[in-house]
This record gives sequence, structure tokens and C-alpha cells, in this order.
Amino acid sequence: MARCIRVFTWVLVGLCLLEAPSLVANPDTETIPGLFVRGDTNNDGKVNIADCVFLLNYLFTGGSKTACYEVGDVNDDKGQDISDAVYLLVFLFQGGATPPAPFPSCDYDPNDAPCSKSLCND
Ligand SMILES: [Ca+2]
Ligand SMILES: [Ca+2]
Repeated sequence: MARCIRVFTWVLVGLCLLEAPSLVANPDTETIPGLFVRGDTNNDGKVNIADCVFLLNYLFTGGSKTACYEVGDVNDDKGQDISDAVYLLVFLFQGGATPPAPFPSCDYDPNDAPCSKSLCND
């Protein structure tokens, strides 16, 4: 199982080398603590393939955590796992479902804790 996950991760990382579309998040100009954009896992204000890589690095290679848990819960199922990276890849490359709100603009998720470390709050 661990080997399958490693192989799958490398396949996903390989996909990351392809040129990918990038959505620019739309941070609010107001400073309101707790806002975030779902899927902006590397907290750079854009949602693109780099966020998939960031999340996979965290999940499988001990990379840095996301700014807050909800940012990396791309499919909003209350967990962070490989399905979130796959969800984002399918959205970016295959026209899959849009990540649940807050996306693509900074906002709150009424069902989740506020995200105090997001770029949206700078
Ligand atoms: Ca990003
Ligand atoms: Ca999830």
C-alpha cells in the first residue's frame, strides 16, 4: 500500500511538471481575520498546480503544513488526504467540480474554523 501511494504521488508530481492553468485568488482589501481561499495551500494568493505539490509534500514527505487545515481540505470533507490533491488536479486539468466555498475569493466557511494565517488576512 505504501509503495502504491509513493508511486501515485510521483505520478501526480509528474503531472505538476506540465504547464497548468492558474487561478488568481481575489483577496479582499479589508483586513478581516479568519478569511481564506480553499485550495491555496501554499498561501501565495493563487490556486494552481503548486498547491497540489505543496499538499502532497506535506502529506507524504514531511513538508510544511498548510496555513490552516481548511485550506488543504479542498473537497471539504473535513479531512486532508490525497483525495484533496486529486480533487484539485481534476478541477485544474479536467474541468472537475469547483472547490467548495470559500473559492476563488477570500471568505469564511460557516462550517469550519476561521483561518487566521491566510494571506487573506494580511
Ligand atoms: Ca497557491
Ligand atoms: Ca478533504
